[in-house]
Amino acid sequence: MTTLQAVAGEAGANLDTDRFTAMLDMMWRIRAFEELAVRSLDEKLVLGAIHPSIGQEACAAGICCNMERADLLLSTHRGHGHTLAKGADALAMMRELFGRDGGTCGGKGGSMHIADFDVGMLGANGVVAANITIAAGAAHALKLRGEKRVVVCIFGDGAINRGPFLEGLNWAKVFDLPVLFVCEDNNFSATTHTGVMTAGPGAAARAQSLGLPARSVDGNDILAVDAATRTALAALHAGEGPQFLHCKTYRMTGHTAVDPAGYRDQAEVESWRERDPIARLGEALRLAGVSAARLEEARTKAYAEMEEVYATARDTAWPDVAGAYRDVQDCGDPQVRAFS
Ligand SMILES: Cc1ncc(C[n+]2csc(CCOP(=O)(O)OP(=O)(O)O)c2C)c(N)n1
Repeated sequence: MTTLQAVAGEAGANLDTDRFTAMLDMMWRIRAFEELAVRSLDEKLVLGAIHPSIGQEACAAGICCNMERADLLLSTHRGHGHTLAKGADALAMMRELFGRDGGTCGGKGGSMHIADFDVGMLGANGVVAANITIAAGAAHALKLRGEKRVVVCIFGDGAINRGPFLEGLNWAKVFDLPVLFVCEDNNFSATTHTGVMTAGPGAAARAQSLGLPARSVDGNDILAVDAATRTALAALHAGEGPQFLHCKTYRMTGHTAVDPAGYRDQAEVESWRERDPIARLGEALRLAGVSAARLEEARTKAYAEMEEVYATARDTAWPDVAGAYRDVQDCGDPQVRAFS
């Protein structure tokens, strides 16, 4: 048995192959989108930072593909995958990265601040942990309005060491709000192993100490992420209050696309490469009888789509200068003058 077969697990006969082949399609789309986003830096199409989530695609697809379009999502600076899996348009996202007309936020937000209210994506957020209290607020609004929708808030392992983690989880529990908090634990906070700066037994234990039911799963196993997400979302819909999910995964790139990540132990990197979430799902589907041709199609279609998205976004016009102050927080005349 190969390592890949071993980590692909016992999925076999009971696997819903249609459902998970669709998830494989999504994971390849995320990877292709991000590889091209990284490439765009060489062409100077993106002038700021890109934070790739390559290696973490099982979390994005396993969580967000289970959400309804009307459900609300909050993400982080590493949020392309979450946003795509929530149903956002890849071309509008790439245009946003490139600062072009037709970007999800009119080209003003960029990679770290993509929002698309049409698909319930309330926003990525470049401020670590800031989305946690916003998610609690959004869930509180849904509860006050008596709506059936739920909120999912995804953040990194570094975020659990910031104050909003306590504030947001506490508020959500006190008011029994319909929000699933997800710690997408990729081992690192920028260039530091999160473990060396985290006291106690970690994310799930902290959530449990506040009374939130918490589950920990292998975040590179989409079957496990999917099952845990469905359980948590069902609990939200049953009115059982906030839920917590801890997904253990690994960031296969540096913190940003230009970070060579020389601080990482190569043996550790290799051990995670063998657990690549896309290869694992592909292997599980192969063992369950999905054809090699269909598995290959998932990859080739994704890259073809994203190459076209990339070229179209690159050839898209810049936004109209007259709209520079449209849709941004009103800072009033004095400040505008100060910058002119
Ligand atoms: C409040 C705040 N402090 C510091 C930073 C700088 N910073 C950007 S990303 C990052 C690491 C975040 O780690 P984690 O939450 O685990 O997310 P990951 O990058 O691993 O996805 C830091 C410290 C920031 N953006 N916001």
